[in-house]
Amino acid sequence: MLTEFQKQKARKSFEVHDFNGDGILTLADFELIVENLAKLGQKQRLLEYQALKSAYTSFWLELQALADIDNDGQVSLDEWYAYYDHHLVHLMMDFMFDLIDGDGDGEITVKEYKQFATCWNRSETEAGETFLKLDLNGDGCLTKLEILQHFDDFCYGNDPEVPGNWLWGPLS
Ligand SMILES: [Ca+2]
Ligand SMILES: [Ca+2]
Ligand SMILES: [Ca+2]
Ligand SMILES: [Ca+2]
Repeated sequence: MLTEFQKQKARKSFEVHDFNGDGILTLADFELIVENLAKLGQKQRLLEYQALKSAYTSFWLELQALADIDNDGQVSLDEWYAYYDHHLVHLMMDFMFDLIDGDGDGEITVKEYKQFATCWNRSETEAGETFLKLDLNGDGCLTKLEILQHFDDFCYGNDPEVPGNWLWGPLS
């Protein structure tokens, strides 16, 4: 069972993925995110547009296989809560990290983070502030280990003060 605070955070990450804001997760949300990433020139980078698209599509298919309990092609908020477990979290973590790390060197710089965040309708200023919180050792980049810590704190922590609560931007 998720606590109220965990639920609040789970809802936040749901809303981040519900790109068109219709209250459910479908393939359409992931297609919109891909379009946004492509517009910002990410398609010239490590992942070509088609590869990006197929990465998002397979992420969606895995998510759907895990969470779409009634098999209607949509993941509702209740389904999201029900399947908010380690498997889902690590699936997201791996997927997100590789996408944000545009040059594939295993570290996320503030530039990479900002570029990614703005694709998700977040402001550059907020992304900059969030990055500073997430960069635990202050060396100017986020490693997979740091991100994993934040993912765990975000999903399972009950401490309102840990930086990981900022994983998807400010909780509101
Ligand atoms: Ca949606
Ligand atoms: Ca469903
Ligand atoms: Ca990088
Ligand atoms: Ca760091």
